[in-house]
Amino acid sequence: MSEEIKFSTDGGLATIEMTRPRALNALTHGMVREMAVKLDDWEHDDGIGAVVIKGEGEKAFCAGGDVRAVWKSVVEENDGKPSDLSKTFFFDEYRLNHQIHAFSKPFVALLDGVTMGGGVGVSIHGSHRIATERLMFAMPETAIGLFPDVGGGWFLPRLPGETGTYLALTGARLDAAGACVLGIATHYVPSSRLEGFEAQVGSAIAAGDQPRAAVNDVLERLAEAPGPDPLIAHRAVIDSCFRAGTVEGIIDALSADGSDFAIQTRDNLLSKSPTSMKISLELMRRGREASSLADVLLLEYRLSQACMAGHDYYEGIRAVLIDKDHAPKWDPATLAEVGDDIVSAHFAAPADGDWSLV
Ligand code: QUE
Repeated sequence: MSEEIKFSTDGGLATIEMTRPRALNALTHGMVREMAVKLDDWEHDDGIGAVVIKGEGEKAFCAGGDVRAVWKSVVEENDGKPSDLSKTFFFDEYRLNHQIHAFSKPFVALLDGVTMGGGVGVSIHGSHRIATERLMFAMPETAIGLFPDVGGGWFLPRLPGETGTYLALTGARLDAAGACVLGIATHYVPSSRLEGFEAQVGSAIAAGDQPRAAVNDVLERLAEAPGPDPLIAHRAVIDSCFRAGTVEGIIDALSADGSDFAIQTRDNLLSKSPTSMKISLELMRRGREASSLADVLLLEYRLSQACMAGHDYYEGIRAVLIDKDHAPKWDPATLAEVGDDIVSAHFAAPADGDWSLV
C-alpha cells in the first residue's frame, strides 16, 4: 500500500484516509486507482456495512486532483503534448466519482478543512457529507483553465436557483453553513464532536444495527445547527444574474445591478479563463438537462481532454501553483474571442477515445 492513502476496517466500518497533508491531500492517480479497487472489494464484502472517507491533518479534507503532477507530465516530461497521465488521470478519477455515486452502502465524507475540485468528487456523490467549522468548499477550476469537473456538471445545476452556476464560474468559497444550506453538506458537526464518530458507528454496526440506521443515529446525536446562511443576502442577485444565457450576459447583468456584491463578482469573473467560463456555463446548461451522472462525466472527460490539448490549463497551473504570480495570460484573452465554434469543439469526442463507465 502506498504512503499516500490508508485503508482500514474495524468491524463493519471501513475507513479511507488520504495521507498527503503537506499537499492538502491532493489526489494522485495512485490514490484514485487504489480507492477504486478497495471500494469494489467493500461493495461485495458482506462484512462491510459503511465507508468513511477523511483527510489527514487539520487543514484539508482534499484540495483537488494532483493537477501539478499532470502539469509536470506534460510540460516537463512530454514536450507540452498530452501525456499518458493527462489521459488516464481524468478517465480513472471520473470512474471513481461514478463508483461512489453507485455505491450501495453508506459513504460518509468528513469535510473537516479544505474541500475543492477532486476532493468534492470523492465526497459529493456519497450518501453523507459532514461539514465541520473548518470546511472551506470551492470548485475553483476556472482559475486554472479547467472547469468544474468530477461531476460538477451534474450536482451544480441541481443546487437551488442559480447558485451552482455562480459557484462554477466564480470559484466562490462556502463555509459549513453555506454548504449545508445548499445541500452540499448533509450535516454540521463541530470537529471536536467528530472524534468519536467512527468508533460510535462501528460499535452500533457491531451491535447489530442496520449500517444506514447506525450512521443516521450517530449523526442525529452529534449534529448541530450550522449557523446563518452566508449567501442569503445575495441570493436574489445570484439567481437573476446567473440565469443569463451567455457569460457576457451574466457580466452585463452584474454591471447593471451595480451593488457592491455584483461588481465584486463581475471583477472576479473577469480574472478567470474566458475559455473556462464559456465551457463551464455550457456544461451547467447541458448538465441540467442530462438524465444520468454517467452522461455528464462523458462530457466532462471530453472537456478535460480538450483542455489538456489547449493552452489555459498549463498557464493557470503555472500562475497559481508553480510560479504563484497569480497573473495568468489567458489565450484567447477575451470572452469575445471565444466563439461558439471553440466551445462546441471542446464537447467533441477525443481522438484517443471516449470515456466509458465499464
Ligand atoms: C484551482 C484548482 C486547484 C487548486 C487551485 C485552484 C486544484 C488543486 C489544488 C492544489 C492545492 C494544493 C496542493 C495541490 C493542489 O489547487 O484542483 O497539490 O498542494 O488540486 O485555484 O482546481
